Amino acid sequence: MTSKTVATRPFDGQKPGTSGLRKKVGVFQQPHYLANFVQSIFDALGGVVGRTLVLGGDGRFYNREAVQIILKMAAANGVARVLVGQGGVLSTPAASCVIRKHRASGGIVLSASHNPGGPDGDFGIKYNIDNGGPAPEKVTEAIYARTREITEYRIADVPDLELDIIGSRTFAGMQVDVIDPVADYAELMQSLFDFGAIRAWFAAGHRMCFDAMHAVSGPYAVRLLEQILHAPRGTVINGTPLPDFGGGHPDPNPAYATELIARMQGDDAPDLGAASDGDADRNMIVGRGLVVSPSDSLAILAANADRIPAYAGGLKGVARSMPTSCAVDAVARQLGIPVYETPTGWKFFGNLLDAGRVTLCGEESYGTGSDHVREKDGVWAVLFWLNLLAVTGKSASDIVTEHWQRFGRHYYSRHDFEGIATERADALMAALRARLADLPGQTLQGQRVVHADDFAYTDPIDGSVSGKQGVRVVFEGGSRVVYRLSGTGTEGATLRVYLERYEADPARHALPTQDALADLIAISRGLADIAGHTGLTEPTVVT
Ligand code: VG1
Ligand code: CO
Repeated sequence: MTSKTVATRPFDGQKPGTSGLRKKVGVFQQPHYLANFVQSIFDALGGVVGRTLVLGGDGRFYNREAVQIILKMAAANGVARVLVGQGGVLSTPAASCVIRKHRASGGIVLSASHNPGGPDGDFGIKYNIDNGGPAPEKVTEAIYARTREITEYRIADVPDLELDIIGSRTFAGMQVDVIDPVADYAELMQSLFDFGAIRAWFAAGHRMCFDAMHAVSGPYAVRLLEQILHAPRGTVINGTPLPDFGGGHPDPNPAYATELIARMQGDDAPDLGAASDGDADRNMIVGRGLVVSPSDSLAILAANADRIPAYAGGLKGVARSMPTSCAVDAVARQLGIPVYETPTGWKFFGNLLDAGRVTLCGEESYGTGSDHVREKDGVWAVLFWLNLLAVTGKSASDIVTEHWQRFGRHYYSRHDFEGIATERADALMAALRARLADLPGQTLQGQRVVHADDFAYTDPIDGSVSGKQGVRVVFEGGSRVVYRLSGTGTEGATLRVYLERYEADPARHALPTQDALADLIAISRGLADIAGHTGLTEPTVVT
């Protein structure tokens, strides 16, 4: 094998965020930029000689080039075997599934998830460990530390590998298995859900619409829904992955999945609507004329898990990220199981899942998952809902309203203020933090603050501590306002403001969400002086 050692110098800012390193495509296209980061991963692992790795991405612009670079570097660094998705494609949950099933020592996932793609869009890379989940902070910190001192990387000096033909081959002395990106994942899904019941549901004339948003969930949804479950052709829309996602924003929320939302209005709307993001780990669930809040979806899955084959034995516990609403807490109380509150980002669920403390987990950002893999999983969540509709015979709307009657409703919304200058966003957070000690006991627009802090998390399994995970202000009655800065953006800062209010009375469960939260919204703006710090009087995205 011919391989070479290339001299390089560190790049600034190769610090992984909430979910890996995300930058503009142009940043990744700079000579050595990607290679530096990949070598830093390998070095931080103490070398990768003899290891098996999984490799794939969401197919966005630069995915193919990046896969070739990483394969050549893996070979030069002594990796024994790489399993790579055909065409360099693997959804994030499928990558997790493949790592686990084939007992790989880890994997590299190429995605900037819900961020737009294309030559002017975003690209991203992250490392997943042998449990199939995102590397924990101690690993990402070691990778970052390595990026700051790197002086050289190793890369095989060979032509590109043929990525489009499935099969095993030798590449620069390393075994590469080009695999069907869907097969292992589809097999896992069939082991979890009642496919017979879902098939019968479709056969009885029920309909769904799955919007793949021109992203990587397309092939997974087509195989599972249309080919295996025999849903009518056309059930999956925008199902062909495109390197620029068709110019869209592959984020499954009402603001961006507009085609799906339009189809779910009116009498001839399908029974269920769903959408997924760039790398297929997110999901939005839509009933007829009703968008299910992701926090509610998590709670509903938990409350009904015993109807699903994989979870019929009961849940060990549940976990949610701190800003996610407390709807699932209400379910856990009734089930008598523990609920864990973690910082934002899937990496914090891994230890809990590995230790068997939790079975289901989720985030308010359209992320839900279980112990079947170690990533959130969009198509899995859709199948869970389909299974539920099939065995209960109910509509999604009925399931949601009945859930609220039983547990009360946690009105919930997230207001994002995007494109803020970083210094201004930092100043806003610093000013908020400075007020925390004085807030308890104060009354803001008629609501008394009972607790205010900057969320810190101690992992119950390994004792690691993560501080500064978001400012939360809790009011009498459990209403909450949470503030944090996004860790996935590539331009300026995004302030996320999370709003939650509990309503026990079923007579008040049908209010428009923004109306139900109006008081809290006003408090959130004033308390942080959002307009003063950012110049923005209204959020840029509301979910
Ligand atoms: C966002 C979400 C977070 C999610 C993360 C990765 O992070 O808020 O809940 O885990 O994206 O999701 P942030 O730091 O921007 O708030 V994905 O689908 O982009 O991997
Ligand atoms: Co994603």
